[in-house]
Amino acid sequence: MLHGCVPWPEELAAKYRAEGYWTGQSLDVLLTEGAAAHGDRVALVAADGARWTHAELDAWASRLAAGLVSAGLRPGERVVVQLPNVPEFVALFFAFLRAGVLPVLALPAHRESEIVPLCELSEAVAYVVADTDDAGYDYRELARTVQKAVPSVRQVFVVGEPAEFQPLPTAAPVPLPSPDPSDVALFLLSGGTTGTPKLIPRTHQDYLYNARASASVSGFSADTRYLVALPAAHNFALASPGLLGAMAAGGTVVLAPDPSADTAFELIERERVTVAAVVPPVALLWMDATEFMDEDLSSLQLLQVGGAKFNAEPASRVRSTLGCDLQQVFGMAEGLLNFTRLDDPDELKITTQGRPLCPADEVLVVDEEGDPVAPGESGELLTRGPYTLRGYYRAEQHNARSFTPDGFYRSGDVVRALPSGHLVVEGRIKDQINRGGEKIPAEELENHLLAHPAVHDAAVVGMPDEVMGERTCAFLVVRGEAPTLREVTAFLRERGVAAYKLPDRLEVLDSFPLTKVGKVSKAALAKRIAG
Ligand code: AMP
Ligand code: DBH
Repeated sequence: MLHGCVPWPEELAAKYRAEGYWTGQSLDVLLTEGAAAHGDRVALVAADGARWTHAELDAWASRLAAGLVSAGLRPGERVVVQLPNVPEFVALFFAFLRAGVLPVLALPAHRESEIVPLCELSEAVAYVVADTDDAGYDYRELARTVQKAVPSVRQVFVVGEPAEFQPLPTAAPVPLPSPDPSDVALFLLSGGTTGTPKLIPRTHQDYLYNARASASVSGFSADTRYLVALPAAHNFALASPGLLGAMAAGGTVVLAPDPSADTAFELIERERVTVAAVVPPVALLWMDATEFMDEDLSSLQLLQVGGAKFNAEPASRVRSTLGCDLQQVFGMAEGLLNFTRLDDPDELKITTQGRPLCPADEVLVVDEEGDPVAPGESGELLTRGPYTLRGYYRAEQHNARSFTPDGFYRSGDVVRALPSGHLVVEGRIKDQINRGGEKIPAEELENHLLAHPAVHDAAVVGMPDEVMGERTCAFLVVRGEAPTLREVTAFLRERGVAAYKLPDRLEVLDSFPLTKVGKVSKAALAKRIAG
C-alpha cells in the first residue's frame, strides 16, 4: 500500500473478502463492465445535451489514460483535480484509475489557501483545472500561484482555453497494467477540524463496494437517470451512490453545472431524471420553487438529502411538493454511509438519518469516557468497517487522536440509535461548522483571522440558521480599532480562503468566556449568539 496510508489489519481484510464486500476488482470495472454489457446505452449527458454511451466513455477514458502516461505521469503519483461538473471530470476520473495515477479531488470552491496545502501534502506532480467558472473566476490564475508555491507541480492541464498550460492529454490507447485492488485509487478531502487539510485514501475495492452497495440500497437500475447537482468531486455525488453508483447499475449520469432550481428543473424535465442528491438548503429551495415553476418533474422518483441534518418538518413536505420519495443520507468522505431504506415506514424516512449501509459496519455510540451509552441514549458515533478509512494520509499525530486503538474512526458526530439501527444525528463535538453541508474547520478559519493585524484573538462558532442549518460567526478580541465584517472578509479573500468559509457575522468582545480549565468556551459563545 502507498506509503503514508494505514491498511486494514489482515484479520479484518480476510473477513471483508470472505464475506464478499471486497471482490478483488479495481474500481475501473464500473466502466469496463458497463461498456461490455450495454455499450450502446447512454452513460453520460452534459448540461448542453452532449452525450456519450458507455462504450464511448470507455474509449475516451482509454485515450486520456494513454495521454496521461505519455505526458510522463507515473503510477502512484498524485494529481490535484479541481473541475466543475463537466464530462471531462468523469472521463478523466476513469483515466486516472487506468493509468494508476491518484487523483486528489478538490472542490471548485477551493482557492489558494486550500489548494496550495493540498498540493504540498500530496506532493502533487500536476494540477487539473477548468479555464474559468460561470462567474468569471479564472482558475489559470490560481494555477500560476500554485505552481509558484509548490515546485512539485510540474504540469497544469486545463479543460477549456489552456493559455500557457496544456490541454488534457490524449493518445492512442495503450495496454496498461491493472492496479492492485487493495491499493489506493483516489483521495477525498475531509471537511476537517484542524488548521491543515486532511486527505482520505480510498482503495479500489473499498470504493467499489461503496458505490455498488449504495446503488443497490437506493434501488438504482439501468433505468436510473441520476442528476449530479452537487459537486461531482464530493463523496455524496460521486459514490453514495452518485455518478459511480449510477454507472455501476448501467444507468445514466446527467451533469448539472449548479444546483439552482432553474438549472436542475430544466434538466430533470429534459432528461427525465429519476433521482437527485442534494444538501438540505437546496432541498428547501427546490420545494419552494415548485410553487412558481412549472417544469414537469414527474420523472423524479427519489430525492436524496444529506450532508447536514434535514429536519423533520421540511422532510415531511418532500412528497407533497416534489412528488417523489425521500431518502436521508448521513455520510462522510471517511467512509460510513447511512441511508433510510426505500421500504422504511415514512416515520423513519422523515425523522432519522438512516442506518449503516453494510452488515459489517461496526457502529458504537459512546460517552465522554469512550464507554458505550445505554441503548437509545446519545453519544459520539465511532465506526469501522470495510469502506471506512483506518487513517488519514500522512497524518500520524492526527490519526492518534482521530482513531481508537481498535481502529474505530471518531466521527465527532453526536447520534442516538433506534432499536431498528437507524441513527438520529443530534449534534457534533468536533470543532467544525456545517454550513448547509459545507464544512468549515474552526481552527483553520481562526488561524486566518489571527493573521489580521487588528485581531488579537479569534474564536469561530456556528449560529443557528433556518435555511443553512448553521452560519458562521467569528468572535474577535481586537487591538485598536475593530475591523468591519466587510474588511475581514476582504482580508480573508485576499489570503485565498474559499467563499463558503467566510464568516457571516462578526462580534467583537473585550475578552472571551473561559471554561473551568481556562480554555475559550465555544459553548458559551455559541449560546450567546443563538440568543
Ligand atoms: P466530511 O467528513 O467532510 O465528509 O463530512 C461528513 C460530516 O457531515 C459528517 O460527519 C456529519 O457531521 C455531516 N453530515 C453528513 N450527512 C449528514 C446528515 N444527513 N445529517 C447530519 N449531519 C450530516
Ligand atoms: O457530508 C458528507 O460528507 C456526505 C453526506 C452524504 C457524504 O460524504 C456522503 C453522503 O457520502
